Amino acid sequence: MNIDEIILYKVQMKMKTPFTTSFGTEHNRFFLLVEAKNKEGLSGWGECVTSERPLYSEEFTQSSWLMLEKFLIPLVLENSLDHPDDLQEIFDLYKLNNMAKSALEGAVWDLYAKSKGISLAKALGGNKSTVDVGISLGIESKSENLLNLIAEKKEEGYKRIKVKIMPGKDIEVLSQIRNKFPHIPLMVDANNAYSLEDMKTLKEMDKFDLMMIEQPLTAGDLVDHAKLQEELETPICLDESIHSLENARQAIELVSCGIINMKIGRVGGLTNAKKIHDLCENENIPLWCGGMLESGIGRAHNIAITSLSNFKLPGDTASSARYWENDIIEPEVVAENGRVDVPNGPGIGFDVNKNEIEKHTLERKVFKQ
Ligand code: OSB
Ligand code: MG
Repeated sequence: MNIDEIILYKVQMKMKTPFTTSFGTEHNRFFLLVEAKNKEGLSGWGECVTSERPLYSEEFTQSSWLMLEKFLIPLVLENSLDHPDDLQEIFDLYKLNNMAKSALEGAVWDLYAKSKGISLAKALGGNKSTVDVGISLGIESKSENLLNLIAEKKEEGYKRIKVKIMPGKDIEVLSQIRNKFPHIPLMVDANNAYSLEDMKTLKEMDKFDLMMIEQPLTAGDLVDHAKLQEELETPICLDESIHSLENARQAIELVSCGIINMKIGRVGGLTNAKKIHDLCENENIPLWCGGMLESGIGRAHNIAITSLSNFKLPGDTASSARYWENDIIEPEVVAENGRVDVPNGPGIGFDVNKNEIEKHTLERKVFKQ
């Protein structure tokens, strides 16, 4: 494949409503877009899902900008590629920085699919025409607000509700939710907020008939998650703990979880996501695709990977309107009855609205072959 030019965009988009997790509140998305162009004038797009501060992982938007500018983009322009899968080997020179790698790799995957005239979903081996989606709801200071939001999202047809929890915002909130909504498909996400010392609270969660408990303990701690899983009936789902195929294999071997949340950025891109997908399919570990408050470009990549067969549970890829007044893709992502269509058009299958991107762009840098 030929890659003639790469453009990096630093973008800020205001969220309609703030989103609170156990590690903090986001009011704005401050992130990067990558555009990879070929000689024929086709453009592939990728999104770097970092946020302003390194709260979710060690990466943050400015660190990814540097990583891409100084190391990753020059590497791609220096090397010739036959296929986007070749990138991982080239990227291996530099440690971690998975979200930065994934943003660039995503742009190259989109360009590759467009140059072949096929959808990104098809290029990845996906075979679904629609994918199931749920919605992720942040921590609310008043549980009445959360109960109202759940009622609204249930009405909109989302196939499962995920609520963020943290110590002190858990058992009581869950009791209120289950009193009002005894049967909704419900799960929780703790974003590392507990330790094995909270065993009593965590065990108490078994009584709420949760689909899963996402990332209760520290990010890297597969051993303690295995100890916890032994005590719980509810499956543990790992998010922050899984950065690589090796992490996934070890988590499965240790029985640290029963489910994995796949985030393309967290695992370093689509090629790694596919490998983890295939491993999990063989090992009977169902997947779903997590969200990182993405713009439409990131959402489009999530939809494409979710079209693979082992994405058996509803993902976080809700409608664009969940966070954005105006998304940067056309048409916007729309979830109807908890389903999103997988586009058939070439590449990500959505048009990128450059005028809209322009409005939010703080800085832009062009890299030529
Ligand atoms: O842990 O899944 C998470 C958002 C930012 C950082 C981490 C997480 C999340 C979400 C949001 O849960 C999901 C979404 O994009 O709607
Ligand atoms: Mg999570």
